[in-house]
Amino acid sequence: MNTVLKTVILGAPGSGKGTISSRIIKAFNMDYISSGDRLRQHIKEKTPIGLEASKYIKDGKLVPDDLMIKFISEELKKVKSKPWLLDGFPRTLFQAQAFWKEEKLDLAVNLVVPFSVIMERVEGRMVHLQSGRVYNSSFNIPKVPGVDDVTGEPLIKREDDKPEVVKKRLEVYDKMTRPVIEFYREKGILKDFHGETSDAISPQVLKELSNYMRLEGSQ
Ligand code: G5P
Ligand code: MG
Repeated sequence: MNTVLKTVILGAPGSGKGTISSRIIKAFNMDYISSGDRLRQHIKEKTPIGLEASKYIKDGKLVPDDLMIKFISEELKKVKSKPWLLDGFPRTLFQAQAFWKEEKLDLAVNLVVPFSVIMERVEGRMVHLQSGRVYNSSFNIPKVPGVDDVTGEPLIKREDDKPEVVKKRLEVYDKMTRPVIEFYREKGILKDFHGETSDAISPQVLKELSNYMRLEGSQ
């Protein structure tokens, strides 16, 4: 029987999914797939998927469902032997319903952060494209400005972090992704985590996950 823990992390753009996910994978031996990070890697490499996805991402729109569902199920084929954490997928009710037919998830972590704190966070964000590590000019500041702490490689600004695009992404989230939260709530696997900072939220998430890890270890 396949008993690996299957988890998704949900939350608005800038709510701290990437930041908290890196703390989760540091604490537990999990595979991590961020749909946004993987798409940005494809864009950088100018693959056919990257060229198609960039048309939507640059304007803060969602990449079409059929492309995303195929993309993520291919990515998941690579990581099935360990517990995994998925960040950024599913993003629409259609994706959630299609995905549920393939994978029955154990836990959906939902980060609830006020929109007012999100806008200023995203303005200061810098990312290391290859690893997905995220930094900020006022939080998780890189040791050397503009450089990844681990590899020494340059950090970049995301193209979709311009204020007008962030606003659009928050609107899309409200309209398209909130139904995903309700979908998982009805399935009985959703856990909400409220807070204004990742430092306040991540200990709650790690505690919750450690309960699931214990359960999994006892099977
Ligand atoms: P992504 O890449 O999935 P979003 O919009 O869901 O993008 P995003 O922007 O990556 O989410 P996050 O991961 O939730 O946000 O947040 P983060 O990066 O950890 O934190 C944001 C900033 O705040 C960072 O600088 C961090 O250092 C800082 N920070 C964190 N915590 C704190 C704190 O406590 N205090 C302070 N001061 N700062 C903090 O998707 C991108 C695009 O890809 C496409 C879409 O076009 C999407 O717009 N896409 C999909 N399209 C369709 N379907 C899908 N399933 C898709 N997946 C991706
Ligand atoms: Mg992210």
